[in-house]
Amino acid sequence: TTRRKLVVGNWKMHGTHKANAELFEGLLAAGPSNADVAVCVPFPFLAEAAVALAASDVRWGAQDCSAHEQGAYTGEVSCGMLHEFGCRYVIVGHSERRAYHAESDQLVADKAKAALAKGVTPIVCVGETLAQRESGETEAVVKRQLSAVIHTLGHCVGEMVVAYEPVWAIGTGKTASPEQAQAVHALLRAQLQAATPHAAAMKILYGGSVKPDNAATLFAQPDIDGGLIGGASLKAADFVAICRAAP
Ligand code: G2H
Repeated sequence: TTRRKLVVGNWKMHGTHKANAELFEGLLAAGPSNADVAVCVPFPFLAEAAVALAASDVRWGAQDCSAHEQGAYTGEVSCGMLHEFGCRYVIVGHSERRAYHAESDQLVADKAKAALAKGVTPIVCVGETLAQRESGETEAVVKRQLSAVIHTLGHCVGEMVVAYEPVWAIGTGKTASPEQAQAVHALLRAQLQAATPHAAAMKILYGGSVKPDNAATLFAQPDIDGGLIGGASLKAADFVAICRAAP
């Protein structure tokens, strides 16, 4: 199976109208790459992303969503709203959400399900902390995180995107080696294979300090199907270079 690479920018809590306009312009000027490309922006910028990117191949999405359809949930944003703003993707279960907002495996799974119900593709993040890696728990941790999603999505499992983001590599400048990342991606693929006939076609992205100079070797690994890019997605030249690293 050849899986087309997917490169997704995660702007996190960055952006201004001015900076966004420059970034969008840089992406649009870059022309096509071999990867599918998307940017996940803060909620208030979805409308301008939709306007700026509508005529291009670049997709857009959000960084979180509610698990609820609608109702008295002050401050939350539903997947139906994301769909209305043209979101193709929503990141769920990023380690920053798990850590700072106490998101459980089950809540993350419920958010993924809510997204699929509205036709928005969830990018479900999993990953171990440094302490967990050092005590040999990496496999158990990512299995537990993925298994909640597999059970909750049922026959829709094949429609999600998975992102492996080792917490110790996020924004730290420490990237997992291509071999370390590939080893975990292969475990995740095997777990998906046991759950769905579509596992071979599913995308598993790597995230954590992906840069123009390490993207190509990461993307060359057999089970790494692209990247979730934080810091380096805020500079058009860097993000474009990462997209171009897709074979
Ligand atoms: C991991 C990644 C994007 P960065 O969080 O989700 O961020 O590339 O800055 O490590």
